[in-house]
Amino acid sequence: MNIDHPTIRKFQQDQSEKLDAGVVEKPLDGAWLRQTCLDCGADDVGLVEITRAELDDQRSDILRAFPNTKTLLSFVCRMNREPIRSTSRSVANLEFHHTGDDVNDVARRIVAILERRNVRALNPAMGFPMEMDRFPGEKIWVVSHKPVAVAAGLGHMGIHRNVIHPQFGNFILLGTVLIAAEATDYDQPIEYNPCLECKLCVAACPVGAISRNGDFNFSACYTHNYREFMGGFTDWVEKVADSKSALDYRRKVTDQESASMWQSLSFGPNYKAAYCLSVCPAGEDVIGQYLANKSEFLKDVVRPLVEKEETIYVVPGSDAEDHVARRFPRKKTKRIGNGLRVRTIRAFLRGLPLVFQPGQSRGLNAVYHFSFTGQEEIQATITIRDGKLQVEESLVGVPDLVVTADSETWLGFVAKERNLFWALLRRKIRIKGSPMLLLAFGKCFPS
Ligand code: B12
Ligand code: SF4
Repeated sequence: MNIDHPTIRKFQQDQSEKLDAGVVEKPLDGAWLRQTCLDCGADDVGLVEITRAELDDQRSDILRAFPNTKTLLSFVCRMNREPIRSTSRSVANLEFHHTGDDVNDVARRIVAILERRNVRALNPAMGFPMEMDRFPGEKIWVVSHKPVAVAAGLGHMGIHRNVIHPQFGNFILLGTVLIAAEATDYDQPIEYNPCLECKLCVAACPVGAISRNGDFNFSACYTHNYREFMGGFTDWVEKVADSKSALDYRRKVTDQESASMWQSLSFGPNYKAAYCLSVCPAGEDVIGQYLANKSEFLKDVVRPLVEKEETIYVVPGSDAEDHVARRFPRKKTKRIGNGLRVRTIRAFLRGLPLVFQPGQSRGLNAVYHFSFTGQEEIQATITIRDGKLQVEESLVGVPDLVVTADSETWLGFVAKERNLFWALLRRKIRIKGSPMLLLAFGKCFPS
């Protein structure tokens, strides 16, 4: 390297001028940082230090993405309410996409401003794009914005697990900027949860993903809402691949569905619902209409979504399928696969809580011991009791069923690529206990 290069000379000269002027590295002024974020277009902002306890479960992921992170700048951009509440999906999706773009633009502008001040910063996406090479077995997003926003004092998660801002309600999308510098001061969570516990989100969700106690059925939401994203998309591709002719394809996929998939590919993927957000009356700016007349609010906001005639995508034998039949006579279900195929036993175990269907486990109280052999040698205890699932990575307690399985064969069976009876016959999978318990186990995790 030529150390007499003009760029190097200029840099060294700037450095010595700074030293002569007594410029020292200081923490960033918190007030300036917050105001800069608002000036860039955010509607509210807060700061969190990387050492904060609320970040314990994602600190290593954040540092993997940007090892110098010292401060997280969390911000929200407001969404317009009426478009999100619309029964026209095109209107609601336009609002999601525009606000999502706003979040990404704000974050990018902040990074540019910091970079011009020689402060390193990184802007993870609001939503997509994500790290698809990790899909579906590992976390595909860089930062979980929700816990950061909560730690930054921008609201709390409601029963529907979205962050509710005390003023704007849940009509917000979240962004985070990772900054390689400390700030002069940080924010703390707000003292109350803006969620009113009215349970309107529970009533409005077409797939029954939100329980009254705040449990969330990930698979139900993901299968319907994300029909035209990731796994839903791969399922559609497989339908194309499996079709013997155009006529055969048309028997499986309607013209409306094909056109909708084209639309998602052309204009950004379309969510099938976000009714939990639409109906939520929490937040100072939002609550007025609800308090003025609750039954009018139900008629005006909730009922049009609940009564909308539409197709709901469900996994066969899932709780969502039962829920639609029971609660929404005007909606019809379509059975699909959601493309959540795991390729390692670790991912299989980690993913079980996401696909567990409490309703399908009714009446089942059993302890399963799994010993995986071959490529991945892992032991696990899976307990299903009173509609709850527990997964432990060792053998504990007295089992009702013992399963010893070659790991590759098991993953093939779970992905529907290998036949269970063939595997039992070849002793690639062995069980000790009633085969009925294995069937009951499978019923709890339909795919
Ligand atoms: C994964 C994800 C989803 C998943 C899981 C939802 C969830 N409750 O976490 C699905 C696909 C179901 C989903 C749906 C929706 N999402 Co979303 N989603 C995310 C994402 C990428 C990460 C969420 C997260 O931090 N989870 C961690 C913890 C805090 O969440 P949790 O509820 O405790 O636990 C869940 C996750 O850990 C998840 N999970 C765990 N492991 C894995 C592994 C894989 C492979 C996957 C896919 C998921 C997953 O399952 C758990 C149970 O639900 C964020 C964007 C981001 N980068 O942060 C947006 C985000 C949470 N989504 C958002 C929105 C708006 C939605 C939808 C309304 C989409 C829509 N337009 O229809 C629905 C609402 C569903 C609901 N009621 O929660 C907003 C929420 C804004 C707000 N006010 O809080 C976010 C923050 C995007 C943003 N930048 O604003 N989403
Ligand atoms: S709809 Fe009601 S219960 Fe659900 S999150 Fe909003 S305020 Fe809470």
